[in-house]
Amino acid sequence: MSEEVREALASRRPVVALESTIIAHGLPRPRNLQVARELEQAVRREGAVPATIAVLDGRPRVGLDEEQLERIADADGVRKLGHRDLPLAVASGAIGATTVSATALLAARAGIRVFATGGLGGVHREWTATQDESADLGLLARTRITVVCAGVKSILDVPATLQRLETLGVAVAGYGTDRFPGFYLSDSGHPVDWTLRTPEQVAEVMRAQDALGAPESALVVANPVPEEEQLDPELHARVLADALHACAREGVTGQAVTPFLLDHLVRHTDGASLNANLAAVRGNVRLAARVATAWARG
Ligand code: PSU
Ligand code: MN
Repeated sequence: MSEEVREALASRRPVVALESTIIAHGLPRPRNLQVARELEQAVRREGAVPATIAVLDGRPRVGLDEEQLERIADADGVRKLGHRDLPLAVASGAIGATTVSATALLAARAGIRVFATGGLGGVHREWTATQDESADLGLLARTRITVVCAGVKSILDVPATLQRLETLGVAVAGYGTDRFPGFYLSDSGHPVDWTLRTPEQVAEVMRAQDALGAPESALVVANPVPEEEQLDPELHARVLADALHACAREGVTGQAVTPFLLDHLVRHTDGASLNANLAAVRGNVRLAARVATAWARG
């Protein structure tokens, strides 16, 4: 842990964990480094301490300094690390960016309760054939953390992902909405059963989780991108269909699928998908900082 994060946790000040895969593999360079800094600043502006998480030279790091953040954004050969990759990365001295699953695991170990990201991983389309379901879901079923996200990307099978979260026993609530957000879109077209409206309410749910005890599962707070900043739904539908075709045509599989689709969307929407993506992440980071503040007050 960085000194700053350690001290903040020890004095019960609000801390927000941030993942690094979005920086290393989810955003184009050099914008990614700028965004990484900007997200940390947004957490600070809300009075909380950011803890970006990554693995550097085989050491899991919770809270990066400027130089470490730069390495994650710029270095060649930064691996994408799900939670199962952590011991392999540690033992081999690798540099890697952590996905939601690896970030949630390390954050929880460090004693951080609130985590902001863009979108969760989920169940991919054609999952019956490929068995491609992100390890994010299984990890969230056994980790006590609150993840603020903008739902899951429309590149996934959204209803199947919601069903898996239900089956796995992961609590899901819309923030200020009864619709599950669609990452680039404010509404994925699918409902959520619960709606929370204030950071204090989210913190109340977290306290209730602890009071109720096991199983130690997560709380997903699904925070929609504001409608005025979403991607035009028609453009979205068109480009997404294209991207899925390209992915199948080029035989992209496994860990490479998500970065491939994201990159395709950025290039074929003239950056509009990137703007929606950034608006969603910024909103999540701000909300997470407020939730962490309400949580620390309790
Ligand atoms: N959503 C985004 N950008 C991303 C990802 C998700 O908006 O970069 C990353 C997250 O780190 C997530 C991971 O945990 O993709 C899921 O990857 P996979 O499908 O390989 O589990
Ligand atoms: Mn996958």
